[in-house]
Amino acid sequence: MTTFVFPTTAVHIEEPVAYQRIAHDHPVDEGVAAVVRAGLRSKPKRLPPWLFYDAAGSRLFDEITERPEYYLTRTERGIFAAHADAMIACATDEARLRITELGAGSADKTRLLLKSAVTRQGTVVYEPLDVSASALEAARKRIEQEIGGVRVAPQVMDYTHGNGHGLELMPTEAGERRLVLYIGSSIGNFDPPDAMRLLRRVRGGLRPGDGLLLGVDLVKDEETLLAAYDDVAGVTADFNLNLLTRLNRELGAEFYLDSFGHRAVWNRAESRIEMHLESRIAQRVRLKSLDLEVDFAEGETIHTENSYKYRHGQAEAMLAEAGFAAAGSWTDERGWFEVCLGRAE
Ligand code: AVI
Repeated sequence: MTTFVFPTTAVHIEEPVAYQRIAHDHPVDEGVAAVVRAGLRSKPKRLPPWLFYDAAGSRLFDEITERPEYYLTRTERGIFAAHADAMIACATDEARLRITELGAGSADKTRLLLKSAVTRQGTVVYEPLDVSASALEAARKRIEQEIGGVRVAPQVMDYTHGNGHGLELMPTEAGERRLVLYIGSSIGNFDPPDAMRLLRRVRGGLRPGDGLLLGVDLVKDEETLLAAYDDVAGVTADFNLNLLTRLNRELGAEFYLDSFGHRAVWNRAESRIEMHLESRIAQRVRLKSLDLEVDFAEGETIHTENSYKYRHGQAEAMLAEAGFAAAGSWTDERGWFEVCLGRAE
């Protein structure tokens, strides 16, 4: 097999030239540089899914959630629409609830829970935690405008990376209980040991009696699962490929997007959907800012994401292992998605 070195100046002039300029104008983010260097040198090649979420990737993810094939968001929203009051009631007795969300607000799903809390107790403090200050500010404006009685107290934090300690949250007041939301199947993007580490970290930041509401996607037929990660309109493909656009822009990389394709795979043994970027040809790609050249064989992939799918009872078992007693569980009519409430013991 001959190696095809993509001719950066001959065929695809405009993009690489623009990327070069931008790459020189902006300092390289060391965190991005380090994971990309390590991931593209490893065998098999892999990149972490957090790289998806630049501004364009975040917009594409929002679009994914509207695709007919991506049942997750709609299904979870339906569960909240039917059971938000019961969830809120189950999360507390007489105490007032303070609601903390990992991530900058899951729009209308979070809104349903906040409304239930306001109905129950008149007002509620809502604390979204996110690495992005701008995402938090947008969430604050949106929520405060839309729902009376909610005071938003955002906290900039990377809750995914810990130092072995519990989450460092604002202290609750006397007579208050905290309910942490980790919804949207976000836990599914962590491999099982990392998922457990994260749940323990959340538990470490809570007091006995506080709660964690966890949304997980459940195993279902392969066709439905695959379609959700390979929609006909190609939005998920664009989302996956946008990662290469990001590397072109931020690291002066010279990925030619047409030479890669989106692949979604159901890995039954690991109970996860995998997303890959597959090289359509044998090629060598330069990443100028990393002073790195990476060879791809035809058909070789970069593994970009895992999305774990759970069986009934599995989320509760994970919660129990992290120190939460099962306090409630809600699902949809088809049994496609599950929201579990764990109470810190
Ligand atoms: C954010 N996360 C829960 C999504 C998922 O379903 O795993 C990310 C995603 N990847 C492709 N489509 C959506």
